[in-house]
Amino acid sequence: MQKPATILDPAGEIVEKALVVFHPGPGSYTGEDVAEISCHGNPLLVDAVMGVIGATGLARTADRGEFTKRAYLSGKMDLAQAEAVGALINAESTCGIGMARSLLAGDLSRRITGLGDELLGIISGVEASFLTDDEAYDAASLSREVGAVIREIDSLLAHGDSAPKRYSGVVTTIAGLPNAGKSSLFNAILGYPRAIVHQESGTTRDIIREHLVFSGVDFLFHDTAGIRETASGPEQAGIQKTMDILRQSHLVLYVVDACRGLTREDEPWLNLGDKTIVVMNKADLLPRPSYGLQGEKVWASAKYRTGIDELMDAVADLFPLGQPGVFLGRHTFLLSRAREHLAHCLDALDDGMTPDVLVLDLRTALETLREISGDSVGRDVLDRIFSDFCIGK
Ligand SMILES: Nc1nc2c(ncn2[C@@H]2O[C@H](COP(=O)(O)OP(=O)(O)O)[C@@H](O)[C@H]2O)c(=O)[nH]1
Ligand SMILES: [Mg+2]
Repeated sequence: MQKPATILDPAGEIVEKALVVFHPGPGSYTGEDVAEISCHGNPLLVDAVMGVIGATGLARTADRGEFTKRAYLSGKMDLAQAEAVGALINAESTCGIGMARSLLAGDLSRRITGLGDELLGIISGVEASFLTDDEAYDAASLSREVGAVIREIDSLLAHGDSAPKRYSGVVTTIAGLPNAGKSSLFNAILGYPRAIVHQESGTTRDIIREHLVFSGVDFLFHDTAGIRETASGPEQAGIQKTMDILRQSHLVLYVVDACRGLTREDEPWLNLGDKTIVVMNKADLLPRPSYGLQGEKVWASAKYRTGIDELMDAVADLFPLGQPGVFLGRHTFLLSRAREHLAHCLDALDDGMTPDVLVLDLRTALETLREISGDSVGRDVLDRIFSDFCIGK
């Protein structure tokens, strides 16, 4: 059992009794010798302990992300894994935590290293042909090999659009004209009466937000005020909030009273989010009710909870769980750039360019890929990445 250490100030007064653990390098997080002090959480005590340490003149406070940056610089992890630490800390969804963990475990790094090795093999083959003269490269097999690397990159980028949303949670907004049944649908999806439902128009004014994990993906559902152009006062303020959240939405469930059908009044509000599903609600009131996906629309009754499972299946289809996918912008950007250089190499091959020209594209593609794991990145890039971290990580 570890005994608490007594921390004294320069005058010999007791400042705090704390648990101090020594992590010797190179086995520690940063690879260097590290001492970890666990004291009571009162910020005044923490300041006092920090004051004693600072007074020695031997220490300073760490910069944002400095521990992880040092771990990266001493080769304990590559840059993509270091970014995963930040992604893990900032994840707000269960799915996001899983994605960050996979990145931290090196799943992406391994695939990138594999791609780099393949490219290096291709480059050496082409270089050998113009260095030794006796070994001409085979254009058909070069094109096949480069094509295979491009396909592998495409598979990594396949979920490039939905992966960042799965990481942060899919912002989903229920919108529509007053009284269409938005709050009823919100409650039916959540499975309990969260929002007030009333036959009077203009009942919902503030946005109500609830988190729901469905089919392994986190959705952030928002119930909103009904939209109409003639509103005034608090109702108008509610509509403004609706407009703001609509524009940030990854998915909009646009609710329509099926008895009225889609009218010209609805048109300006459709397609404001990235994706829209039109929900024809109150289908129970139709002379011949039918439910589920028909064409582009889902028919449902929020009041009697029919057609809701079919609606949620349609929602899940738009954001498949799939592979973890590349979810950080820097990785998507670098993969796309590497792909461009490889596509350019294939064009140059078709145009009968000489091997030295082809090698230029291949090398640039390789260097671009290596930036993901942090080989050959500049100080500015490192500073930008670690400045997103909090102090102490
Ligand atoms: N018959 C029927 N009535 C519904 C349905 N959904 C909502 N309503 C009724 O429509 C009225 C308005 O519902 P509400 O959810 O408050 O609509 P909102 O203004 O769009 O949020 C209420 O009286 C609800 O009971 C439905 O699927 N069928
Ligand atoms: Mg409502």
